[in-house]
Amino acid sequence: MAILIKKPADVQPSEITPKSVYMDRRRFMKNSLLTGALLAADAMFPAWAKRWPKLPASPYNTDEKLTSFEDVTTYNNFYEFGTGKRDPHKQAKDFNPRPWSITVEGECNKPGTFDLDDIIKPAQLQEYIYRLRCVEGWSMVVPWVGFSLADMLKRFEPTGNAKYVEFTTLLDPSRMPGQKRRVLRWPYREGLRIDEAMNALPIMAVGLYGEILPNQNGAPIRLVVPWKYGFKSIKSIVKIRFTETQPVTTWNQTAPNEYGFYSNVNPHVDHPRWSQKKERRIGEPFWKPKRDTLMFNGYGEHVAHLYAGMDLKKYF
Ligand SMILES: Nc1nc2c(c(=O)[nH]1)N[C@H]1C(S)=C(S)[C@@H](COP(=O)(O)O)O[C@H]1N2
Ligand SMILES: [Mo]
Repeated sequence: MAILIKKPADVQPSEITPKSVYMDRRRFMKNSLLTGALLAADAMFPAWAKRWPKLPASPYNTDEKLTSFEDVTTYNNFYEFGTGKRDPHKQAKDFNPRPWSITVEGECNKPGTFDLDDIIKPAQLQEYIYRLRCVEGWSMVVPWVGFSLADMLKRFEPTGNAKYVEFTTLLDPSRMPGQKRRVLRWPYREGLRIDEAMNALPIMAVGLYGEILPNQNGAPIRLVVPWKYGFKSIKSIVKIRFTETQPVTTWNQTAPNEYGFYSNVNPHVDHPRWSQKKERRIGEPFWKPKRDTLMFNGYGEHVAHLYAGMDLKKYF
């Protein structure tokens, strides 16, 4: 067997890592004190280990008490794996989320189909401790592992006609048994206005509690939009489409008088069948009083300007 050994000077970085990854990493290394951890992230990537390495913290993190790993991973909404809160962690056990590719299309200059490993840039991963507030009245505080949605979308170079972004979940009833029942019109779809999507808060999550994202929480990649009701945070995404017109979204299509396109957390706009003024933090004892729902789930200073001049009772 002939072994060809190149002198280090002959080896171009482009032979080792795709150029974009290399450039990103170099840029980041210049300003980061966390180089060690990030190189570790790169080294393990894309060999899917069970845990992500220790990551830098997002500047937007809440310091509230975390909801337990147990509660975050056993009390879920994921209709592709059953309509009960205790269904997904059981029914999604055998779901294999790899390999995984995401198709990007519509109003952008760089559409294409990308492997998950090309979508995730390890140097951009952070830990985001965000509240998730379900429209049903419960909330959680979750330490997500993820990266900025805006940073990812910019790479596809949306055109001036891209006014909205649409996200679509995998459609495969053989792997997602809940799709054999017509409880929703599959595949699950969600959307954001482009300025909402380009805000600094929304993330693509690929993990939680330092672990690779559990299947029941939307493996391998899901959206987290912390100022909107939980159903906007679509799971197991396979398609991203830039559009000029407002996309059709699953819950709005199912019950338009109950679930608006915007769905910002808002204590002043009740769901037609129940109040949104209070919320129950999962894991707290039953005798503890419910908490007040916060406008925009407490993220108003970062997002209220997006809705200046809009009647949020009309655009709920
Ligand atoms: N594809 C898909 N995404 C989904 C859902 C779903 O049923 N299917 N449920 C939504 C709802 S209603 C909520 S509250 C959150 C729950 O996320 P969690 O299970 O990670 O807490 O996921 C959202 N994303
Ligand atoms: Mo929800």
